Amino acid sequence: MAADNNPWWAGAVVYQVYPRSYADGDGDGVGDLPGLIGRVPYLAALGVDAIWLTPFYPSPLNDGGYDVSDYMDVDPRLGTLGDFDRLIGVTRNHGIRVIVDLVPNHCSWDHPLFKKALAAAPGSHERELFLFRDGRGPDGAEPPNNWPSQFGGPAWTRVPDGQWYLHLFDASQPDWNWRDPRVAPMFEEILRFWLDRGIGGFRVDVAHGLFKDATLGDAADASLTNRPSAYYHRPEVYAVYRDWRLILDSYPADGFPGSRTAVGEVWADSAETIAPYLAPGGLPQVFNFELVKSRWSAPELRAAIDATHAFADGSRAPWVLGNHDVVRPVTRWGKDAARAAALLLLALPGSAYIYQGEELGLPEVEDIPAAARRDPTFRRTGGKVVGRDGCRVPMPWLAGGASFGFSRTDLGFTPAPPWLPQPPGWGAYSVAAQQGDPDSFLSLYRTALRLRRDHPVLGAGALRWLDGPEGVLAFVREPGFAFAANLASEPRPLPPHTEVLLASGPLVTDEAGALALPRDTAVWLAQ
Ligand code: TEU
Repeated sequence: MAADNNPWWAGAVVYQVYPRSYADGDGDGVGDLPGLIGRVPYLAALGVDAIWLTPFYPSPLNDGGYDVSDYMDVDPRLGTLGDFDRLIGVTRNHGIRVIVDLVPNHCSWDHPLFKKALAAAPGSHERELFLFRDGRGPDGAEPPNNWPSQFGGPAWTRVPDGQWYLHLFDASQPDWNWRDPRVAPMFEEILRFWLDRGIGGFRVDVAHGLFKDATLGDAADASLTNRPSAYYHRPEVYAVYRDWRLILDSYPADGFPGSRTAVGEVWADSAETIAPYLAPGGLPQVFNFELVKSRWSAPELRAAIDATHAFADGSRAPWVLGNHDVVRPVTRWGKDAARAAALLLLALPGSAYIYQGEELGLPEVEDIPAAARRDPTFRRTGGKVVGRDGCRVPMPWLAGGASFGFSRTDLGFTPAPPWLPQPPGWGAYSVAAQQGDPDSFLSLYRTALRLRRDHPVLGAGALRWLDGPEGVLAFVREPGFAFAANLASEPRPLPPHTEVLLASGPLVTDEAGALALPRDTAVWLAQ
């Protein structure tokens, strides 16, 4: 499909795997790479073009692996580099690419360079790799500035000799000092390490971080913000991505340049804040979180979709309904709405990301006992922010049995319980329970992905809004395709069509006997 000027990622459907919660191949209750390899045929049958793996690197797991202690290895609990290479081989055989997570804003306090910095004296070369400062107030007992941690509390932690170090996230995640000349080359080496192993690209964690205001002075606003600030969206960061782009484009796999992507996780307040990341020669892609932020309302969703047209189409800013950081769409919007949203996601022009379990309609697990919670936000806010564990509960593969098939059971011993508890009834959402049922979430995703591949317009045509009745979100993609969703409470007529290709739920007939869209239902139409 990919033409010279249209790399594979421009229209790709990418499936996000949270490896610890996907499939456990050795019975220790933690998902791993061998487990994932065993599920590649499932992903191929689902019909995705690529997978994005959240961190699988050695880590003390204070933030689900986003606290990396070695950027160029696999956590022994998840497998080996040999397993990673095997994953690349097996996915390639199915035409699936692998995108890996890169965490350049911070590492783990277990990283050898941070351990060295802690052992070294204030002002040392070793400490310069991070952001160590003296505190304020009498005896320096106050943090050096007013910056908040994203996970609650101050962004600074004091070490025994009295200095403080900066961490925009958990205390176990010290921020790198990107103004030190040793940091950029280190990350370029990491980039090449994984590119050389045949990956399709990177997802860049907190891509709006990295550089902080050089004076480390107080922020104008001490509350959490995604606006340009003393610590986010500093203009120095764009040069880093220009350098990375040159490296990505120097890997001309598949016979054309631009085949390796980097998709930035950029949380921002506006299109203007995001646009510079996508300037020529910058990041190939940044996530489009507008659908995550939007309520289930036709005018709001239309505005959310239009918001990105100001700076990028969906190929540069892939669409997302959910990920490992946000409440599951089924719980945010309701089950029927989440099914309709899936058809919206996959009908929009450009690339789309699906978070594992979305295809099963998994809800947020809201009643995880406090003692079982793992997200550092829960601890750092004293439980006020419940955190993100509820969307990270291990996948149900089978309708019953130990951990609903998450862990292999043919190992001759009883597998350990999953690292996060699965609720009773989880098996009803399992792949096994859904795959034979034409009305299941899984069947809806499979059919939509197949149609998306087969229907030429879904790969090309631009979006043109249809002004439908109140509560209807509808657009055409010329020639021959239309999408419509009804978010109003009363049934609404379908736009002109020759055939209903797919519906997210049963349609009804109006008084005149014509097909109509009930509430929270979407259709794909041939025109
Ligand atoms: O998330 C970055 C980030 O800013 C999130 O905290 C986000 O604001 C929040 O989750 C929205 O609900 C990335 C990763 O996706 C996340 O899992 C990590 O915890 C974080 O970076 C630190 O590495």
